[in-house]
Amino acid sequence: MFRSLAYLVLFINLPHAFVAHGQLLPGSPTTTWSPLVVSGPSDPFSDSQSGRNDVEIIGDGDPHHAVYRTFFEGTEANSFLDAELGFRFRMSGTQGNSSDFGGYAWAGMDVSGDGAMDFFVGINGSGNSVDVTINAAGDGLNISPSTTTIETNALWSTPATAQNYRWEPVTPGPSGNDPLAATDDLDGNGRVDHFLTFIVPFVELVTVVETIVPGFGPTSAVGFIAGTATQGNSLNADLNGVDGSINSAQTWQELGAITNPAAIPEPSTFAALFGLLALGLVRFARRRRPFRGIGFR
Ligand SMILES: [Ca+2]
Ligand SMILES: [Ca+2]
Ligand SMILES: [Ca+2]
Repeated sequence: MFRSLAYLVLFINLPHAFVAHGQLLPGSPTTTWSPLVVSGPSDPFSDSQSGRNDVEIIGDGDPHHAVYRTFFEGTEANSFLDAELGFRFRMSGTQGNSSDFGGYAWAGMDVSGDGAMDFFVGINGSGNSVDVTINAAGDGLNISPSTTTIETNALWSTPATAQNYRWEPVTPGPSGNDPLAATDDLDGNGRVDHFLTFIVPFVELVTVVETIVPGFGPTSAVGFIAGTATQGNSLNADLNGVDGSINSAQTWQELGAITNPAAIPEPSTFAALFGLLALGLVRFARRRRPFRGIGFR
């Protein structure tokens, strides 16, 4: 019985183990990602200023989170040379007759703990090519939607590829990219919802952040916001966890739009808990009766 239970717990935990020990995959199921939790609503439907489906962030809480993130610590112990940071947005659907993503999506980062945005990691699909970029926040206060801008010249950018970008329809169900979801049209607008996923090399982020936070690394505290745009220098479409309010003078904290400052990896409590539980059960079961045939050794 204990062996069966140990196998069951290991099986449940496998998706997390897969992500923890391999490069991030932009098409991996949402169960291997962590929701970007803010104190506001997940994100209302139809509150994007632009009216475009592809920049309309939608979510109604677990299991249909609006924005996710994930972190791969890399294969080089403690050096993080090949570590990666990824973000995933749930959007309302495609826009018009285009099947492509045609806007901007950004994860804003407060790396100095003052509630002001310092850098943005994002995807630019507005032109003929799609680029993954890291940009600095503008010269303003950057503490609220009305004071936040984004420098249009990227500090770092790379063309989107199948390894760092994906725009694809949500497929609910056990074999889909959203295993726990029951619908592919959460907002009921007749357009299949899409996941927008992008991944940046962590070392590139470290390089730019270290210009203002020396020694920045995976254990450094970061507060995140997320939003979309139809232009490159501001979040003019939809703010994650906020109903409308794209011109609000309320701070990101007052709006409940920023995550509590925390270390970037933030492994899900579920994964950590079940990983430890699985280890304990395996050890307990092995003590009672050694495993045969399968190599948990
Ligand atoms: Ca929305
Ligand atoms: Ca939809
Ligand atoms: Ca919103």
